[in-house]
Amino acid sequence: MFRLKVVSLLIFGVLISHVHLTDAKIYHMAEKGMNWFKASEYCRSIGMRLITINSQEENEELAGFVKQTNKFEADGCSFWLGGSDLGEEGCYTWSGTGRKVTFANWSPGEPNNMNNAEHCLQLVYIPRFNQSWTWNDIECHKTMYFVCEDTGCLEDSQ
Ligand SMILES: [Ca+2]
Ligand SMILES: [Ca+2]
Repeated sequence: MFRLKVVSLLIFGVLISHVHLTDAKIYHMAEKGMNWFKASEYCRSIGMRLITINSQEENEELAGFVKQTNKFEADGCSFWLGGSDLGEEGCYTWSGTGRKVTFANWSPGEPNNMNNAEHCLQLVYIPRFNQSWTWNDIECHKTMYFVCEDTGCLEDSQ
């Protein structure tokens, strides 16, 4: 009986550490491209949210995920990020959490709010322009592929 308890505790310990280790996000690549608003709605409709990025590690993690999907194009591709400055020009927030964008990985010269019309964030991979998973502000009504994320029950809404 005692041995069984020890084994149970060990298994429980392994499970707990496993949960901790996999506290990483769950990603979902949508099959269809949509504008930024529809993309955000779509993610919510499946219980997820349009992607948020709070560190270089998360930026790389997302890039790693995208590369494994059929939406990745080696000569160039881009995807919506969940951030925008729709609420206040120049002040970027994540639509999924309402929090300010604190970490950013801008492409050179971005964000430039071109024609005063660029308010949604885009993740860009264009190797020939040296843009390797960097960010750009772009018009929200463009159609683009996107990734939804789920942060799991242990997450504190980062
Ligand atoms: Ca803007
Ligand atoms: Ca721009």
